[in-house]
Amino acid sequence: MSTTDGRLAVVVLVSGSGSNLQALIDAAASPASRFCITGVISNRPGALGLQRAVAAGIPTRVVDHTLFPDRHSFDAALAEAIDGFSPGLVVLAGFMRILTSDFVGRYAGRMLNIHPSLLPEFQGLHTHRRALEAGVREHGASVHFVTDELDGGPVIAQVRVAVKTGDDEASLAGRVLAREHELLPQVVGWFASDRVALRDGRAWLDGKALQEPVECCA
Ligand code: NHR
Ligand code: GAR
Repeated sequence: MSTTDGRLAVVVLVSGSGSNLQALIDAAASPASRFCITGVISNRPGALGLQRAVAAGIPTRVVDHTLFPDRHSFDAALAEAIDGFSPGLVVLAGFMRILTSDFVGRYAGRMLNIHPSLLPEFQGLHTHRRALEAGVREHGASVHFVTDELDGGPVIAQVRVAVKTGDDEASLAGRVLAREHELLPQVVGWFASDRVALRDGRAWLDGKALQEPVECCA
């Protein structure tokens, strides 16, 4: 749960580039940080995120989903790897596998996901493409508690990004991603400082149930 110096132990799950993981690594390096990343786990052996962890001296594990016959056996192995790092918080940072109900229940109230849309809009995959197709003027990213409902758990905070004329998927994704790097460390820091919690199916910040997501970051 906590490391010897009293910081919250965080395990980060990645599938790809791991730039959000990097933002957490950088934030955790600050002397003022209330959290510490004790392990990084990927379902993809080649994920660049694993190299970022190694470069930062963080232990890594690979739980390759292609080696398991079904989601339950994969999730059981994933849980074993996570619990080996004794975290107080699990963060999905570009993690691409849908998790079973048993798995989600095990980490209820202590698992966060960063999703690249202004939830509840554009749940699921290919959010930037779908936002452009829908012609929205504003897009963004959300950090939410992970529940059984895919991308449907209570949202804690969001960043908003204006869609520009001429934006394509890559340009929009890039501007959203840059803001994700502010959003995710902010919310993980709140969690580590006991400022945010999941209670009665809602997200709470500083003792108040959120009526709407907090807009990040001042
Ligand atoms: N699991 C649960 N139970 N609840 C959530 O809210 C979850 C989750 C697992 C992952 C991240 C989510 C996102 O932010 C996330 C939230 C993967 C898929 C998906 O369809 C959908 C949503 C998210 C992540 N995955 C495919 C699958 O079959 C595989 C896609 C691929 O490998 O590229 O698991 O968007
Ligand atoms: C991020 O934009 C994250 O929000 C998104 O993937 C990217 C990962 O980038 N997550 C999902 O789409 C989850 N399905 P990163 O690996 O560089 O942090």
